[in-house]
Amino acid sequence: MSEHQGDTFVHVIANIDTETGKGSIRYVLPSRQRTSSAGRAAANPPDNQVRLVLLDAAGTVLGRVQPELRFEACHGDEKPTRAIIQQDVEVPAALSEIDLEYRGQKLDAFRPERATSEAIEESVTFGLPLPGHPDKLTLGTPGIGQRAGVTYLIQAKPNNAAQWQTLAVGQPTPQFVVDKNQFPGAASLEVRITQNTGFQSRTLDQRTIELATNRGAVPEGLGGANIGAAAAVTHVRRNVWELGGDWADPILWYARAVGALRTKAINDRTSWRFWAGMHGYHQGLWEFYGYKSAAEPIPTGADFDKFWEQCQHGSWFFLPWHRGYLIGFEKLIRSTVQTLGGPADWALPYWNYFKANQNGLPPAFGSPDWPDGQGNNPLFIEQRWGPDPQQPGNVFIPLDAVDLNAMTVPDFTGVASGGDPGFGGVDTGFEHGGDTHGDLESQPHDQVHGLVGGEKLFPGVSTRPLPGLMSAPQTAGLDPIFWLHHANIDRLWEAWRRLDPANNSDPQQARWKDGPASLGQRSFVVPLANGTPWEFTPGQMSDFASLDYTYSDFTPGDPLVAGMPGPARPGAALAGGAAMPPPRGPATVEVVGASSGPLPVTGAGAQTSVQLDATMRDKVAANLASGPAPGARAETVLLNLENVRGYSDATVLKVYLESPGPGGAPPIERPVGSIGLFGVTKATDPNVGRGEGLSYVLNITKAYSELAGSGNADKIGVRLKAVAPVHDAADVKIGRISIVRQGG
Ligand SMILES: [Cu+2]
Repeated sequence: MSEHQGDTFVHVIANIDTETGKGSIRYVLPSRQRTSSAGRAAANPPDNQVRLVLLDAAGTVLGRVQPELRFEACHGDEKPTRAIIQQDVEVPAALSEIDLEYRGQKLDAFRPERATSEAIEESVTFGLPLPGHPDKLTLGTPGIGQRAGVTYLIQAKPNNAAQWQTLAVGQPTPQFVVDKNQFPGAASLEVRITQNTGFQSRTLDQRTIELATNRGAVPEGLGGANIGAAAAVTHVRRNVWELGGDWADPILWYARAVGALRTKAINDRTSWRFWAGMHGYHQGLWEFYGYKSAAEPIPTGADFDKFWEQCQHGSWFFLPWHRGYLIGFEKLIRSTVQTLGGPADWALPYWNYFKANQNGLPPAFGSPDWPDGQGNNPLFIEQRWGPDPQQPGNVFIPLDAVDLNAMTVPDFTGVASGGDPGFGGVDTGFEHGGDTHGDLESQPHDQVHGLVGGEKLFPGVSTRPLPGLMSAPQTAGLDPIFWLHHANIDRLWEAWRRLDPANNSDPQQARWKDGPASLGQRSFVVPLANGTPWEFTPGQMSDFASLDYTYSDFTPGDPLVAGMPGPARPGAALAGGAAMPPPRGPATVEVVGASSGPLPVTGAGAQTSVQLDATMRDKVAANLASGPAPGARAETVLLNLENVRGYSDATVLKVYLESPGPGGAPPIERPVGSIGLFGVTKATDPNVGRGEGLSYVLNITKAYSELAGSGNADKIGVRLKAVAPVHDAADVKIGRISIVRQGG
């Protein structure tokens, strides 16, 4: 079943760094029509000096195209240099080569492969339902090796749409799990796998899949110990801003269920407050804010020890523990919704603050009233003060305080010794409050907690500001928006895996997969809707296709909002094309310089400088200039903010590197990210935590190389700018600031 299509366009996907002049062509995909969306040209300078050069077999130039560049801008005042190219080119008849050219220099050439092997068709696995999961189909052609000039696409077209959507692209063939629930309103789905040999595409296989017959065929069980056995129906978690209204049905039913669960006793395993206590508990704050009376009993010893104070932070278990916690919570809400007469397919919405115009708190959460004007809306929380103390209750995420840089980190597990802590965190046992957070936990997870919750002074009650519910781990689970924030973090975990499936993978060690229970420590366990315990392991949580839910969209964020090149379609693996596959191997971590003493942070922020060791500085400069040896790790420069102590979990500090301006001019400043102090109070108090505070690691390679990379700077300035003023009484202090290098 092969056919040749008369394609008239090719879609070229490439990347380029206009500073280093490095770039490569990732994919060339044929198409019959233009596929690029309009409106990206705004970020494009009039002449970027980048060209796609079309050549015939004799090397004669047939034409030159100036492609649109989509820069990976992360901050407004930083000039971005890395760009992704997704350009449609009309194909001249004699086309046989496409070159990527910059300032007249040829950076890369693409020549299509002509010959294709007929044996490929036999290895297509197509539409095999996963055992026990009739809503999911595995697609791909395992066993096909990589060949230059050959790319495979998995595409789908629901019967209610006119265009093919690209689900995955790869060399060799991508493996992809199609979730039938990803196509709302469609009765059937065309799915095809095409082989693209340069300017020609060939359909290897194409089938029609009926969607309606399988949907909801198997009722969901609740009692099974294994989530796989209970998970036959896939529930789709959707964007809360795109449900069709401020009080769309899923939000209204969520509010009703929250209201019902709030009335239950704290020590009832299916109550709202029992679930918040599983994350963390603070008697003083719970009672002061009215979530518990002094006389109310908390769970008895056995239930407390088994279920409460379980949240994993500063650990490689952060993501899988919260995933299991969310699964159990979603089941409880769904079951409650059904009891109240609502739909059986309720799923937890997610809040993606990285989408344009969606960084505000969803309106249903910010109104004290139900949609009919009656008060007592359970989604509204008084102790949710937001990022601006001048406007308490105005809740939004300032986009200059958050980013999606974690999505570009290839290693799930990092190191706690000052190097990159990894996308998912550092290797620990059961860890209810580790001092080094993983990259996704550090950003945006921690910031969003503090920016939403904020803090407030209660004179006469406490000399220190008190955190909003979301600002502290011991109260966060009481706020209904917590669960939508964590659904987004959970979505970003799976989005990260899909961005670059060949490289971005979860840990394979048994002590991660089997969890702390396998080390003789506490199990990860939550109650099901009927109150029976459900134990889960990180390994089960890592098997996303076997879970009972999915997301409507795996795009991390809008490119211009979040500074990330997003995939063209939900589930498409294009964005991973922006970076070269990362080299793996042991990394050396060495200190390049450190500040002399602790740095107090008050009011608008703080400033200090880091003296650079001359030998290390020269080594970094040489490594940055030469680039990595083949297969070696690239030189990475990291800023460590060590042993940050204090009593203000809501504080978010934007971090900048500075170098003196020439001839007394104002300093040159480069933003390098931000830190959120979520959990710092507990980490500071040796009676409840370790007393060592929290430590943060920011990748500053680019800013450092601009300010000190030539090797002639003695020191480099570090400036912290607080999103909201830091109160003196909060006693926020950074133990030491150091700059380290990580490389081969
Ligand atoms: Cu959290």
